[in-house]
Amino acid sequence: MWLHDRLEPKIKEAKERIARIYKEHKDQTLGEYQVKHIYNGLRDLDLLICDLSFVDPQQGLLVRGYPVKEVVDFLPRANGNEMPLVGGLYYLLLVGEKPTMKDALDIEEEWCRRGDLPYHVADMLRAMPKDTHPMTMFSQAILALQSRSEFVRHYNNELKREDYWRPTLTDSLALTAKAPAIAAAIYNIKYHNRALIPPSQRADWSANFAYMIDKDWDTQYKELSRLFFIIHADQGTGNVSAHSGILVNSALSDVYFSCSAAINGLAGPLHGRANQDCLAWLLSIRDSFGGNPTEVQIEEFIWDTLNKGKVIPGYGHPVLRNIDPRFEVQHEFGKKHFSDDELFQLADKVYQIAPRVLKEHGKAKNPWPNIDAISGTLQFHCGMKEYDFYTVLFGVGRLLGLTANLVWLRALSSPLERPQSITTNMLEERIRSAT
Ligand code: NMX
Ligand code: MLT
Repeated sequence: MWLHDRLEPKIKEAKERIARIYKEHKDQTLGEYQVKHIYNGLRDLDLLICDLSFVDPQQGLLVRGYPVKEVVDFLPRANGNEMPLVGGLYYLLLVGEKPTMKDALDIEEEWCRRGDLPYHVADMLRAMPKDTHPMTMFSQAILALQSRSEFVRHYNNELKREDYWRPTLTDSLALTAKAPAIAAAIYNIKYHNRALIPPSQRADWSANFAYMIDKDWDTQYKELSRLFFIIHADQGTGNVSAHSGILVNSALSDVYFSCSAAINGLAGPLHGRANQDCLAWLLSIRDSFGGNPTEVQIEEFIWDTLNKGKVIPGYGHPVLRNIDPRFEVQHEFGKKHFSDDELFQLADKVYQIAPRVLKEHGKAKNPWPNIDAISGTLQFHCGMKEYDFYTVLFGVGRLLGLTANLVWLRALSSPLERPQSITTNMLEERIRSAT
């Protein structure tokens, strides 16, 4: 397949580079860790290598070295669309080169051929209790596709280790191709109990999601979807969803097992579910003050949330120490297209006030908004009112980056991840003998 050919020389080069680094520097000390790291979730330790993207504390997300805003600017656009083709982003992540229009369209075509959802997945989703959270449905739907893993089929037939990445790439393409159809099936079944709309052979990947949820008419929603999926795709591999996925994959569990695990991590309120929580929180501010709260009322509400011991959803970050550029591009989109929307104006006012309050509160290391502070507001404006669905949309995007990372991890024969755990007694003993 053409993508295999495109990747092969790059993989060879990367392997030689790693072999050189390992041979010449394997005993070099890079840093130290302290007791605090054990107790703070391994924060600030550079322990993973990911060449697809990086989160700089000040600049935010860089994809293959390019700031995410630049990426949104330079990726190819089809048919005069405002926002780029997601196929171009997947190409950039996977191949590491700026895509041409043809590259982006070729990926879109690969997806188009594989985009149908097997009947058993929809049947399974329909059989789930009505109050099942959409993220549970998403994780289960991915698992329900696992029987189709090309990696497993080839692995069972004596696939060589150096070739693991090949069927992993096929699985990555197959799962990402179906991601819009999975999300649309969840949406149509859970909220509308209606028949599924098969994917269009003409729409691009993001527009196809809009098509399958019966929003083919909604040009603005298609543009928002393109932007949304691109900026949610990757964020290094230390974040909870990607890290869950790569950990599971390190046991040679296939793309489906790995991605289902990642989606389970993304479902947590400190991670992807913050977009759902943020929208619910904004609506509760609005409703508490009968529609259009003043700045004083908003500040009161923020303090009230903090004083109850809760977090302000959409604010703070484990790595970032600045405004998330993924927030900024969405904020710009909202300002350009619907600056008069009441909820957008509320989210904007919160953005003017919350960082100051969080600084005064004095706990959060980063008082600035993250990607989730505004994404739900844009969805809500475009008619996607079912806000417990928003994290599924985050997950659809995240599968692009995660599965591209999995291809590379298998290409580089990344080992089983297995840190050692020690007991508290052992830790105390080590502290005693070190002092
Ligand atoms: N509101 C109130 N308190 C906060 C916030 C916030 N938005 N952010 C951090 N803190 C608190 C945090 O709970 C911790 O308190 P304690 O010492 O009592 O445990 C303290 O500030 C220090 O936390 P940090 O080191 O600044 O943040 P950490 O790296 O532990 O966590 C988040 C990062 C993102 C989990 C945290 O900022 C948070 O809970 N934010 C709100 C939820 C959210 O928006 N999550 C989405 C992140 C992006 N994503 O999509 O995944
Ligand atoms: C993400 O996109 O994964 C979030 O910003 C959380 C993180 O980077 O840890």
